[in-house]
Amino acid sequence: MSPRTDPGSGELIARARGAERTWGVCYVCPFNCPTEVFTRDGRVVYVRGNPEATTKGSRCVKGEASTHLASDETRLKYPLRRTRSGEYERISWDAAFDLVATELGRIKARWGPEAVVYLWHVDPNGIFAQVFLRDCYGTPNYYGHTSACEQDRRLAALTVFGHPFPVHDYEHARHVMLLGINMLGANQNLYESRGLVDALAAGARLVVVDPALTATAAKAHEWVPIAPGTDGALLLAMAHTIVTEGLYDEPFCRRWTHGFEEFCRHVVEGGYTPEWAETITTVEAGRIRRLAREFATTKPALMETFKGLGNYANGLDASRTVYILNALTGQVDGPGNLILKDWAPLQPPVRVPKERRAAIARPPLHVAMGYPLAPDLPTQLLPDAVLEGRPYPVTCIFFQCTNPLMSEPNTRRYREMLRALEFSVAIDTYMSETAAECALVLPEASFYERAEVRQGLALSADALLCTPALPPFYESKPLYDIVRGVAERMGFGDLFRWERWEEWAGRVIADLPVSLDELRHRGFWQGPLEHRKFERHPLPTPSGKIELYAESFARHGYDPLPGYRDRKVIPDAEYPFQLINTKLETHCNLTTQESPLLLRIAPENWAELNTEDARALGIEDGDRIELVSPLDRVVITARVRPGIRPGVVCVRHGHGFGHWQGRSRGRGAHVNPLIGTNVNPISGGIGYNECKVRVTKLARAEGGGRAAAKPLQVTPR
Ligand SMILES: Nc1nc2c(c(=O)[nH]1)N[C@H]1C(S)=C(S)[C@@H](COP(=O)(O)OP(=O)(O)OC[C@H]3O[C@@H](n4cnc5c(=O)[nH]c(N)nc54)[C@H](O)[C@@H]3O)O[C@H]1N2
Ligand SMILES: Nc1nc2c(c(=O)[nH]1)N[C@H]1C(S)=C(S)[C@@H](COP(=O)(O)OP(=O)(O)OC[C@H]3O[C@@H](n4cnc5c(=O)[nH]c(N)nc54)[C@H](O)[C@@H]3O)O[C@H]1N2
Ligand code: SF4
Ligand SMILES: [Mo]
Repeated sequence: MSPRTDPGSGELIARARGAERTWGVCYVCPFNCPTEVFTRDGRVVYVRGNPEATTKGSRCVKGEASTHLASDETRLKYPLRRTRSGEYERISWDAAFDLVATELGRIKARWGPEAVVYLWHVDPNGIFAQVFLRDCYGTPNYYGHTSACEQDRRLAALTVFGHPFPVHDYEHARHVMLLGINMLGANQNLYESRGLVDALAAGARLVVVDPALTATAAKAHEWVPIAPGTDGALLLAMAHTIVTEGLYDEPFCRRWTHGFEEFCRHVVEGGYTPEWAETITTVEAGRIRRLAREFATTKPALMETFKGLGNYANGLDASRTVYILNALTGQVDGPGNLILKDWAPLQPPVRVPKERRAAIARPPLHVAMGYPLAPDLPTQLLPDAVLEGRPYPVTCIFFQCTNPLMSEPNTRRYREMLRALEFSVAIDTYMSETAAECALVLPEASFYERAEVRQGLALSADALLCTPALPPFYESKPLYDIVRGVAERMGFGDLFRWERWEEWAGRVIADLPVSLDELRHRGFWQGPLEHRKFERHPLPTPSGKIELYAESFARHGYDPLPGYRDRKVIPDAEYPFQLINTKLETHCNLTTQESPLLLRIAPENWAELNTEDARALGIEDGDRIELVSPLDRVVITARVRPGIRPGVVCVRHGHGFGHWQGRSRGRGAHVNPLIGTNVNPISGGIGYNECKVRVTKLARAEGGGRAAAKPLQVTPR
């Protein structure tokens, strides 16, 4: 792919369309592509990728289809309060701020501030809520939703490198091995996807380990349809080959890693041979040896995972071994490998002086729950705190930009939790299923109507600025104005004071070598790329080196070297299939399931079954089937294909397309009620794929045949 570097074209487009251009960021998925947004007559008329940014102008279909977001008639328009009868009534922002301030005061007096938890997903403006709730109010419980996402991979990266989010120089790799990550289907950093495509075009070899033949596996030279939840064994056996055949980079390992000899002894004495791994993974021992040799002897080679391995309760050690193997071959933070990216020096938008800071009396929930190393809250255990007061009572939750009633497993218990809260606030753009359970629902302005400054995800340090392209529609407000309204009522108005967003944004970028004006006319700042930074500065691990032997694990009584344990839920005679999850190319989690354009392309999700399994069950492509787990049952459409491992049912994650709410009500299937609570004992990450099911074909009267297409409501522009 050739870069699009015609800098004048944005202006030409604006002129030709009679539109105004602003530089923005796409927040449809967490990978936040820099964009140029064109508006005319108070509407977004066109958006394209910022051609100067690392993504080189790339966008995906989900971002392309987001132009309706600001003016959408079906979005949340006003603050809503639930009445005694369970209906929602429109209230003013003043009344909403008063209610939040009163409830926060009441809860603090009765339960202590830590009884308030704030959960968020994509929106980096959450920093305003974090500063207010932690520093002014006194709760340590401000959390993201990483445990519902890539918690194991994140803790693995923190443990081995002291870095939460390595990025990847696919472009320069000559050999790429991907396990449990669908780079070309579940888009991540688009420059990484582009880099992978470019590397393939330049002759790089791609190996994909995945029970399903994903969009990425379909482009690979080799697909390894491994038994679910067994990658840890495959990876240890690859390490065994690399160690016994001396294929590691010894000078690198001795100089820059910690625990090299312990790790080598561990894999040999532990008996993690390819023959041992073959019985677990079903990948032949000879093939494992070859995969190890290819990975260790082709330079540069890169191995990566994302969610797939961590979606099992045994996925942390598997994720850790991925990073250890990259280190053994001596290429970390170099061209064609993982890059331990530098972060831009961004400052908080609000600083609370020491003397006014609230004392934090109790440890944060994840520590009190017994997960001191967890990078984020083990959210599957939040119902224990609300319903049983374990480890201490939680009585109020804020949900911003997240819909855990749909995205967490064990839906029944999550709903029970929501209904037991004394006070709950949803800050969303739509009436999500979670919002519809909350006492107060607040409409946030979309990313077309608000400012944000955030860390970018380029290989070098970078910062992105999202400039509001339009004023907020209806009565929606950006989060910074919502937090300000509450802070004003609780005696902190002087700290959260600004007339224009530029005032707080100026504070955030004070240490960047560019002005706010330069930033808003380019959309991003990017620093120089440096390699092998650990040679100049110690890594933030306990030893200062790349840890093959995890000192932090040893300190907490966990095994410092990665071992292998079976996953928790194994199919049996009654429930013979393993249910696994992957994303839909054309949707992002729940966020896009109000998108009229995307609903037209993909109006429902489905479950994929192997051709032989389907034949034995009398199921044909397009049939309606029932998936039954020990917890619940769900009806979904079957897609029958050879490209999936027998014994596996792979559900394209769709949250049921607004089962209970919204434009897409009743389409597709929400499979999370089938899945139980199975978290990793160290990371607290959620095991979505720890699920066994029975599959049966439905008779026509029970919903057989394809779901009838309903007419689409496209918002007029
Ligand atoms: N189009 C699209 N893009 C997205 C999203 C979306 O919803 N749609 N969501 C965004 C988000 S929030 C995230 S976190 C990322 C997720 O990015 P990915 O982690 O790449 O997404 P998944 O589709 O969950 O990929 C997990 C893969 O693991 C595989 N897998 C399951 N079990 C096993 C196993 O035992 N071993 C191995 N080796 N593989 C296994 C699944 O088949 C699947 O292909 O994508 C982001 N991008
Ligand atoms: N079965 C199964 N479950 C899964 C997964 C899976 O693969 N399979 N994937 C998991 C993963 S990787 C993730 S990341 C989670 C995601 O789960 P969640 O964190 O729940 O995120 P989304 O599903 O994307 O829902 C986002 C919510 O934010 C709202 N929203 C969108 N934009 C804005 C905004 O600008 N401001 C505000 N305030 N709200 C906004 C949307 O309307 C929606 O209600 O789901 C997890 N759940
Ligand atoms: S990958 Fe797609 S949805 Fe995600 S930020 Fe980029 S354009 Fe938006
Ligand atoms: Mo995610």
